[in-house]
Amino acid sequence: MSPTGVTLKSALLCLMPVLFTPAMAADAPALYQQHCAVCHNAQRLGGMGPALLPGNLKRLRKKAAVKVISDGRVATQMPAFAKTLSAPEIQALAEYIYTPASDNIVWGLDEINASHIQHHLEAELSDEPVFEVNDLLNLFLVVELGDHHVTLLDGDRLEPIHRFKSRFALHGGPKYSNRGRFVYFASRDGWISKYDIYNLKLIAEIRAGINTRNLAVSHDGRYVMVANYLPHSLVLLDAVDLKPIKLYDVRNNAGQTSRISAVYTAPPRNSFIAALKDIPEVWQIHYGDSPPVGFGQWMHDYNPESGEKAETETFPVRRIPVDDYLDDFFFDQEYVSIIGASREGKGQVVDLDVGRVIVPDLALPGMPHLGSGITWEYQGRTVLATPNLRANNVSVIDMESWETIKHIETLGPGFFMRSHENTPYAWVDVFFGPDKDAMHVIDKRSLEIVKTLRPAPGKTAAHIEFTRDGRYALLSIWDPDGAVIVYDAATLEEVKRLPMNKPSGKYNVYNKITRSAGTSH
Ligand code: DHE
Repeated sequence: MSPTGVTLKSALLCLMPVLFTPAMAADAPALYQQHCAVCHNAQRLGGMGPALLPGNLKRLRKKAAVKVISDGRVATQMPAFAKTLSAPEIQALAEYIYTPASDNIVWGLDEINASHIQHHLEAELSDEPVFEVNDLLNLFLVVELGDHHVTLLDGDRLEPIHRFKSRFALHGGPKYSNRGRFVYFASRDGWISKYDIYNLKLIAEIRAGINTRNLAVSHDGRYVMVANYLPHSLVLLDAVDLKPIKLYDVRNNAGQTSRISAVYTAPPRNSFIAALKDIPEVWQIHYGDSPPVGFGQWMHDYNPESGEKAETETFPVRRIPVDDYLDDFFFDQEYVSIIGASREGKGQVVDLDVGRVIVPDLALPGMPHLGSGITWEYQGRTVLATPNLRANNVSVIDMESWETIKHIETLGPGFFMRSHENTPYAWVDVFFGPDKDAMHVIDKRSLEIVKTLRPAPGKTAAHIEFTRDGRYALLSIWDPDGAVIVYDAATLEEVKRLPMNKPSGKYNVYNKITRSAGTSH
């Protein structure tokens, strides 16, 4: 078996005859190439959309797949095909994606190593920026999805400094090194890029997976961890040159493998925390130099074929059982609890000190986008607020009693929520539905919407990021003919517009590296 556990299974499945059904009378492979390949990859390995292979569709029944192809998928870029394709064609496509891939998919350490590109050596580049700004910590990166570029913005002058090409379909927040000179990007098809902001140069790139979820950078700046959907692996990279250090073939004791929902860094724990999508477990991977507390209970390096412990005990894993799969999660500011939810909307709180679920039934019915969760102080207690992808509201939860204090009604489901320590307001978009051009501003003191902005009627207004001091809020107009709009965060008046090509996320260096309570981590 390959280190990723994919090869043998794919090879065996390839030998099995594919059952012929009436729906397959439609030329499913041709339909696939015509309608699906652009987002899901010609070999179904995933790109902008996820991989469409049997191993990746374990949690999606065929009936549900037909519905997704017909109606589209909430909270994703997946369009509805009911008006473009006939019912038998949709059925044929649904059958087709459950057939094994014709190619053997192997993406182990050999393939990862072979993909490595060293563009520049960090040690040969200057530690001084090649541009002039007042405050290097008030820089922003803006991901422009329209033509796969990234813009570097000066957060003081609120003007672009530089624009560079990215890999196809970046997704998730880019992560800065601890002092903000370097940034790491992940693309949906597995490319990890390290960029030197001071020198405006790419340092290195590597393809860590075929279909990647996201990446995390250790708080000491030494390691990068990549979470994959395909293969079912976590890949630890050296943060200096992106060379792989270790590959985790993610599986439970019974040998069942799992996609990774997401990985984040928990600085006080010297650990990466990863949620698994097909196994009800959370993994904590220790990267500190001294052994973690309670080291004896940790799973050491092991041989995936025999299950035996290997000799080395670097980067050990602690496996924490949870009540249900976690599709998304979020930390409290102290990194004691993780608040997770499944796509079905079941919320759980996991205590990382004791290593178990302490609240099994958190009320999060609207499919929260917990990656966007933020916290603030409200009437002497800390609250967590998250938009919901399936409900027209923002949930506000007391983080001591874990009770919902309020559902703030919105004009539609929201994707991203943001605030800053220096502003009384939290901003949340209305990403879906007829009011996708609206942006709500919530007063954190009253939990009421105090203003609804519509900066570009008819165009999606989404994702906010603040300047380092919280004085300005930057909003994306999510359109090829789009813009980043700068608002005065106190008066809520527009200050200026910077034209951009479908800008999605914006990331302020200071807010990210200080892990502001108002932003995603
Ligand atoms: Fe994202 C962040 C998951 C669809 C744009 N999204 C994240 C993160 C996760 C996630 C786990 C946190 C990663 C990190 O920062 O390290 N996203 C998911 C999904 O499960 C979902 C719903 C389905 C999917 O296709 O994977 C999904 N996301 C989308 C989109 O369709 C968006 C709008 C467009 C796109 O780029 O594909 C989108 N996601 C984003 C952005 C962030 C993000 C801009 C970073 C937000 C931030 O401020 O940190």
